[in-house]
Amino acid sequence: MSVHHFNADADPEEIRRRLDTDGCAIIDDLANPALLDALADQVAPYVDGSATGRDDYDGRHTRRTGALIARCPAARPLVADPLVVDVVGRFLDRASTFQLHLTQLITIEPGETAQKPHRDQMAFDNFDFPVDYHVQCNTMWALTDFTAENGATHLFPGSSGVDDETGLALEEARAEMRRGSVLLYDGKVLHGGGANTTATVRQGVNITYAVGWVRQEENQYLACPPEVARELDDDLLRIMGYRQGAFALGYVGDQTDPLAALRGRADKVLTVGQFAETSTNYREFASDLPAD
Ligand SMILES: O=C(O)CCC(=O)C(=O)O
Ligand SMILES: [Fe+2]
Repeated sequence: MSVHHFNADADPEEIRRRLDTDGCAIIDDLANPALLDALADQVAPYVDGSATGRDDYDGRHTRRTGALIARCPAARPLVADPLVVDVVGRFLDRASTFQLHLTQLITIEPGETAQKPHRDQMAFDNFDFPVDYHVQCNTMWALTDFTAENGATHLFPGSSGVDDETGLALEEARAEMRRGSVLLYDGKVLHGGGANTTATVRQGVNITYAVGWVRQEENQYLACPPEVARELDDDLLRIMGYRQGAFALGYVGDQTDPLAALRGRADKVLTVGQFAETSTNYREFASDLPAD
């Protein structure tokens, strides 16, 4: 079994369907090469300063470099990539909103061994999410080529809906892809970083998204301080969490919308009508309510 590859002009609904069945998919050559060059330059000083992992899971030869929105302006268009955001919104459509979960450059250095296969949703305190409820949708943008030798991510396509993998003959695949391609994978699919047997690093920009009602893995309000956040576009800020998650999560003070608060205004949070437009579930709930 292999990871299905799409072209950069693929239909987002087809990509979403592939995520539903396989739990993973690759979009080839989506990133602008000049943007990646800029990102590589901007992140380089921080990579040397990021410690290697403390255990085999974190990776003793792996460096994880976060706060990419604040540190690397070139990471911002990746976070807000229109095709990715479209697919993520479709994939997480059981929730009324989604938000950025983390930004992390993962540098796998020569000599690293393979990471234990895991499901990323374990980060939510090992909560037993229903098989058909997706709490997160992840991306891994290839900043270097991803090869079987340098540590391309291992994945077990189709493992997302499987509660107990013991006794199942799951077939392993590798996310081999060119620089600029992006792997999408859900929070339930078994996967892990690969061993790097080459003499050069493997670098992937891990940008993940979660439904709007959970805590973010990387705290976006501190990782990107308000003085930097104020310079960013509203659309990017909403993705980062400057909007209400679900019905009443994340307001400021007197029910002020978080984006308004950042901009120094006091607008109230979204009304039922505005909220309903963004939410399948809420629309059903709100149909019993009087119009506002
Ligand atoms: O680096 C990779 O390819 C995957 C890393 C990973 O799955 C993780 O750290 O959760
Ligand atoms: Fe992972």
